[in-house]
Amino acid sequence: MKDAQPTTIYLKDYRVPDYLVDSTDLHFELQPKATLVKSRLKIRRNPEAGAGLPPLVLDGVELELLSVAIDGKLVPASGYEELPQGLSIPVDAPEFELEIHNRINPEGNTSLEGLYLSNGMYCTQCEAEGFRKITYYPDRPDVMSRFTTTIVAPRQYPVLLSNGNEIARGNTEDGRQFVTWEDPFVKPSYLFALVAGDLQKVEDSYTTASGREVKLQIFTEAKNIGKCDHAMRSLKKAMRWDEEVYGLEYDLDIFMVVAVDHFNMGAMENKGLNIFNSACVLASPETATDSTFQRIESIVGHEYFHNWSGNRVTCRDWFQLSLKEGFTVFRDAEFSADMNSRAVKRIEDVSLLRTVQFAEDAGPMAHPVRPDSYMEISNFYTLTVYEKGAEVVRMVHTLLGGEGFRKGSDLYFERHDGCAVTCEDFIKAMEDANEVDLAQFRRWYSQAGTPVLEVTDAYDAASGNYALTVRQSCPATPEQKEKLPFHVPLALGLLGADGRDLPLDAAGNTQVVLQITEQEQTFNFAGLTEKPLPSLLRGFSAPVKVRYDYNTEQLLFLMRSDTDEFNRWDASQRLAFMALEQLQNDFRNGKSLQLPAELVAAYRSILRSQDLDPALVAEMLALPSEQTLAEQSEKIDAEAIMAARRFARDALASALKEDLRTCYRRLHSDKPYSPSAADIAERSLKNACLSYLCVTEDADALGMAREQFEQATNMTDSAAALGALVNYGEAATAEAALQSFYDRWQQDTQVVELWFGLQSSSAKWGTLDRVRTLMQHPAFEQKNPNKVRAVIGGFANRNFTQFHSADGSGFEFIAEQVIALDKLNPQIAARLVIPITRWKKYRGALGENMRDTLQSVMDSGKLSADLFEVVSKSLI
Ligand code: B3K
Ligand code: ZN
Repeated sequence: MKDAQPTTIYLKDYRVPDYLVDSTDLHFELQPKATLVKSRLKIRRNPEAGAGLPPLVLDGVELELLSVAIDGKLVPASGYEELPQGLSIPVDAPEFELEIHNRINPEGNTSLEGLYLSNGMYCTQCEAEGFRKITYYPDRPDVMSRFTTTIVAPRQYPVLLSNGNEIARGNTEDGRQFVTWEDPFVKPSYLFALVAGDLQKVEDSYTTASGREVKLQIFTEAKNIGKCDHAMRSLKKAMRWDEEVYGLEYDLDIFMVVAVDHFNMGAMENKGLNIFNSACVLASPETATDSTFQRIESIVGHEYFHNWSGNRVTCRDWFQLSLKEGFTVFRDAEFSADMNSRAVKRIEDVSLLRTVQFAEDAGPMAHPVRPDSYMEISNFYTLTVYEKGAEVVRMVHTLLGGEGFRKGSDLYFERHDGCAVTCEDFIKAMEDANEVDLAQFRRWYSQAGTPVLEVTDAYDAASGNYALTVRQSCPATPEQKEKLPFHVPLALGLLGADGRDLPLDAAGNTQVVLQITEQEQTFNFAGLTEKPLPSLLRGFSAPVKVRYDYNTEQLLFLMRSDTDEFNRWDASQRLAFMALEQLQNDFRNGKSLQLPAELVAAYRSILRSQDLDPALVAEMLALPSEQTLAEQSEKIDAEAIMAARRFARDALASALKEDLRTCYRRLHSDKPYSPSAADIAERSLKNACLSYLCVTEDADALGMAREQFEQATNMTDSAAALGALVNYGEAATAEAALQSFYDRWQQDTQVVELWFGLQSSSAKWGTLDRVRTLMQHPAFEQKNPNKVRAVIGGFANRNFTQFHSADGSGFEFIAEQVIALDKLNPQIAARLVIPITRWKKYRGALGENMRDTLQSVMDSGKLSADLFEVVSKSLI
């Protein structure tokens, strides 16, 4: 296990490093069980760290130490101390060269951190603290060094890659080959990468705005070579976009991307050598859905954008993770919004934030965007750091405007290029470039929890004054009981009775951004001839919950008339939420369930509207997910949520049958596949209609699904039809469809993952027995995170019904899997346990059951630091 006694690390204890590493020269001799690593480091006392020469302490985990030499002289074992997690070496000169030889076992590395093997290919993952599993090193982001890397490998690994530019290659006397890479930019160890394998590549080039030619290469196994085009196109778009929007160019002569099958997350931004989970880079129309195409575009963009926001300017310590992640998510979201439908991208991001991040903010692991402490940093790659962090950057953008934000980002990159800095430095650059004071705004970095804005209003017909009062509060979180007021930019419009935006100032602006800074504030709008209806938090201008007592009529009005497309969607969600809440109450009270006629009428008119983006229509037609309803409940009543949502879904489907059919037929086409925003939008609405049509198990509708399944020429249509058959079709039909799908695609890893996920997340199909059967399937692999996420994660996170089975069997299953996985891959285990950590939010026996199951994980024996942190904090 990685950490014997997990200890807590605090931001307040940060100290600059004692020693700096000017250059890092690495030499690898690759062998599956015994790779030899030789490291030569030019080390220098850090002048900022004070006087004296303390021992040099290096991080090192699961390494076999072979030798230590200083300035060419071998140090005897008595001349250094091996620590449980590293090495301590006495120092007698302020500058010296340290040479360490050690051995590692890539084949035995199932944690997928450090150097490991994936399908016979060597690859690395060093962020956050994986480099210490490769060699002894000051493995912290504020130690930045110039790296040179030589890889020696047998000929069966013809492709040998590392960061930077290739400077030498050749053969060794014993018939192996070597390649040497040199990275001219200083970087922390977490950005180091190495890849070796029998890989094919697609190649392209890009000419930067200043006229430099950059070679672009995507590497993958030969069988996937036809699935790289979309990623390549996305990369070139991202490179252009960063030049146009941020004035940032790529800086090396070559940019490489490698696809690997075993990967703990989506991708990694190693300098010049991005490593991607195959699922986040490989796509073809026949094998990938529209959402995969869009995900690839956004992740390729995200990793590329890190070249500046993360690599050229990096984090001082891991508490500052959101400095690079929040900013880069904001950058990739804007990139995707520019490439596709802005409103739909915003809706998708906000849905995720509201469902998963809000739940995190309300749960036992709640932490600020810049956490104050952690046991295991891997547990803090969270929606709070990423998505809420991006919202914080977006608010800065809203407060400063596009031009002001650009001035701030220019100053930030210029001031800190080549440095490891803090969130404070980011905000300071924004302030300095714009001469503004963001003192109170900084609380977004230090206070956890989701703020709530209670909005009330009053209109005085006699004076024409409209007063809007906003009260803010923020619930207590585990380590912060009291919160100070946040600085919230509240974008707002006022609608007149005719549905038009009213002018809000002399200049005729119809939208203002109110600066909420106090606990309670009133804003007055003069000269109004009628009581307006407020459209609040347009575009979701802050990551908060807004409470305003809208009635059904007002929400219907906003759905029809709001000029802010995001708020039109939001009104549809509020309306659905109100209805679903009523249904839950009625269910609990044994009353018969009924869907309000207005809701049905509203959905009908959305479905009939021809002027809205079809993707937006699809989003507006979708009822809030069970997970969203759970997050919004004071106490989760899983049974009532399932009953209410199912009833509403079925009732809508029956009432709208003819409209759904018409819409489906209108959009069904056999034009060739393109992942363009317009075509994706049409497919999303068409398939939303198909799914609704099938929920009532109507034979005609299922016939349409079968036809679509048989005739589809792209995976979006094929998977949607298969989903409809599996979820609503007869068992025999579903079984046959699943089998024929598998027979056709069994050689394609990404499609098989989709096939697994479709079953494990199905309320009807994904019973616990079936999930266990899937785990016995030859294509399932416990050591492959994608398979684990598809089968076990699909069950725990996307199969609300089966996971919440009243007998607690779903929870027990997760506990059992988590305990087993912890021995192989602690990061994955610590993620998978999360669904059973929210027991406090559940009503009655289900919550107690969940708690007991969580306790059983704690009592199961020695846990990794990763799992220990999540479980112990959740049991408090
Ligand atoms: N920076 C990596 C995430 C690394 C996660 C380490 N546990 C990918 C990204 O956010 O771009
Ligand atoms: Zn990132």
